[in-house]
Amino acid sequence: MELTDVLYEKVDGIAKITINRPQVYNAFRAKTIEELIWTFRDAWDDNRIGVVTLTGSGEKAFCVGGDQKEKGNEGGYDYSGGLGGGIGLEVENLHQTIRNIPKPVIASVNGFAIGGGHVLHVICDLTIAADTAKFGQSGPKVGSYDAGFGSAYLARIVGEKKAREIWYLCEQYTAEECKDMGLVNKVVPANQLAEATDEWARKILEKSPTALKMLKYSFNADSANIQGISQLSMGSLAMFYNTPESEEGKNAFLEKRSVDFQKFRK
Ligand code: S0N
Repeated sequence: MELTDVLYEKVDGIAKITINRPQVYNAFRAKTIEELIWTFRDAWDDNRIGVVTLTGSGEKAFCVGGDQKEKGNEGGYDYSGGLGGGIGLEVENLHQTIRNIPKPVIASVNGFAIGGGHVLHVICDLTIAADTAKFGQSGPKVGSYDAGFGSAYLARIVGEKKAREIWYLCEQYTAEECKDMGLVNKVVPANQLAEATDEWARKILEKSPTALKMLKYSFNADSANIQGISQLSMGSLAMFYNTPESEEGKNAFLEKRSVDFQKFRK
């Protein structure tokens, strides 16, 4: 596959995946998601690879979710790609791929991890963050949500109350705050992030691959029911995107104005 949105390299048993759309803070479009799925599957298939790392290009952002500038470009309100009948992005497929690849995945969070970008790091096995990174959900501000892994699995990690706060208030949290919540494993100075990520990857590579695979499957089994919730979530999101309420959220962001959801309370 010709990669335009993602950088991909394999170095000494580590598959390194980088979302490469820094001009939009590494927001993803349909093609980005397709490339991410492809690279994760390539790493899955390659027996020389024992661990995968995921990061974003540049110093500003890890990933800030769906590209609002691409949303609705072809007439509908969705992202105009992916499999038919969905939201136009194969996000659910990507989430499953990250969960099911039988190798640990480390999110190396170099900046903003917001919205669907935040969900990506939540789903990764481990998260190492730069001390400058910022985390949060923004769906209710822009007329969107991830009511699957993005909320139900998040609640398993940080607890119900905190997960509800994160989604209902859409605040941003520092890397240290996320470490205190159990949402980030390690915080390092920004200029040491790449090396700290490689160091953990090398430590993982020393371990039994079969033991790691079975541990990952075991951790996954306990939250496997969220897959069903995720399908319901994405199915309902596809319908929600086709409403003026969702459209108002997207337009307010793009027009850099305050959002007006009041009229939808009638
Ligand atoms: C990241 C934020 C907080 C950075 O703020 P800051 O520093 O003030 O910079 P900005 O000037 O706002 O941004 C810099 C440039 O980057 C562009 N940009 C930023 N985010 C996006 C984006 N998502 N899509 C397209 N472009 C983006 C800005 O436009 C700006 O460029 P210029 O100057 O040329 O206009 C701040 O930017 C922010 O809050 N961004 C929006 C984040 C967001 O709302 N993401 C989508 C959130 N969606 C959800 O949460 C839905 C749930 C979900 O997880 C999901 C599930 C399934 C499928 C899709 C999604 C999904 O993510 O949509």
